[in-house]
Amino acid sequence: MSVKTEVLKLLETHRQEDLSGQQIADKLGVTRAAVWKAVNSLKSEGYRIEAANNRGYRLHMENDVLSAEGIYPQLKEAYQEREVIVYKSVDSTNQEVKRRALEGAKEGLAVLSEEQTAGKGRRGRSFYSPVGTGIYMSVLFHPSEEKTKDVVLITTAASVAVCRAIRKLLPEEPQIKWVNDVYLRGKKICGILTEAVSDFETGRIDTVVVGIGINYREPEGGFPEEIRAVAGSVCTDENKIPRNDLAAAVLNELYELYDGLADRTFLKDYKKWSYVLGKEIKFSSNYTVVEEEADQEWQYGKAVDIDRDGGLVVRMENGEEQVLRTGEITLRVL
Ligand code: BT5
Repeated sequence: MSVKTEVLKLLETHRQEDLSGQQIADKLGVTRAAVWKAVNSLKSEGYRIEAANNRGYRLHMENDVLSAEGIYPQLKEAYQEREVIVYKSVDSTNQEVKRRALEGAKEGLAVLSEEQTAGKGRRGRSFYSPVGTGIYMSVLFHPSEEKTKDVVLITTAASVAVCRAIRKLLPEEPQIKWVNDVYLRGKKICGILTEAVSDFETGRIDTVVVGIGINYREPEGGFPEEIRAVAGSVCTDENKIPRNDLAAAVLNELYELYDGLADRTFLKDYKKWSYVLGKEIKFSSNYTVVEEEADQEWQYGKAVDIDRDGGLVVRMENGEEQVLRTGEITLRVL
């Protein structure tokens, strides 16, 4: 680990304290000059480090640079061995995790980025991922043979993980719009894209990438025109925490939910926080973005339940029930 990384880790784990140059140097077994150089280098990368005379250095409470050093100390002990990588910019964190999976990356790998230049949604749609205002992260899982049958629940579990993390850290009550969107104050603050890769020989799913995109704060100048009506963000001026804290909380929740996927107890929270259950809805499995909303082939019904595999049970106008399963379905609450 470089001196810079070590210094950042120390500052992250001592957020409320001042650490003198000498204290840091002693802890790391390096010279004060090396500490000074590392601090300057971190500052030039955007870290807000306060350096008061005679008191030493501390990370400003509003420091908000995503970093592995800021996330690691907050991961539960059981997950400390997992690899966390943070990029300044990447095409798509899902793509990066898939590339690393091909090179043999281990279960639990999390890739985050300050920005995505080609953030993906479902069915070729894009996910707006500007620099510095969101948390774009993807996590790698290698389901065991036994787990394969439950893996269909991973997107459902991921949306519960995001809601639990936000509810723990902030006085906010996000809701889940089946199947993969998290809503707050009536706007979409998070989208989830799960991609699975199966082994060609066995046909078994051996790699799953869960991509989570959270709008943390509103981008300067607001969201682009095309998504202004739907997109919202987690933070308000009163509610601010470093993004590393939320990223770590989401990871802890997601890892834990994945471990216990088979017991399905999280479906209780999923139902409780559903934005859709009990409401009249319309849905389309042939939705095309190019056509007008009114010209889509909509079907109408009422969302009445979530089944044990995360499917949405809809009572149709003729009284029959239909279960919507695939993430390919576009749904509107009426
Ligand atoms: C999603 O797709 O919402 C899944 C988004 C997953 C993004 C994460 S970020 C980390 C990882 N790496 C990736 O490349 N992707 C994942 P979908 O349900 O298809 O919604 C896409 C639609 O949401 C777009 O067509 C827009 O209408 C809208 N949208 C785009 N960007 C948005 C944003 N930042 N916030 C809210 N809505 C957005």
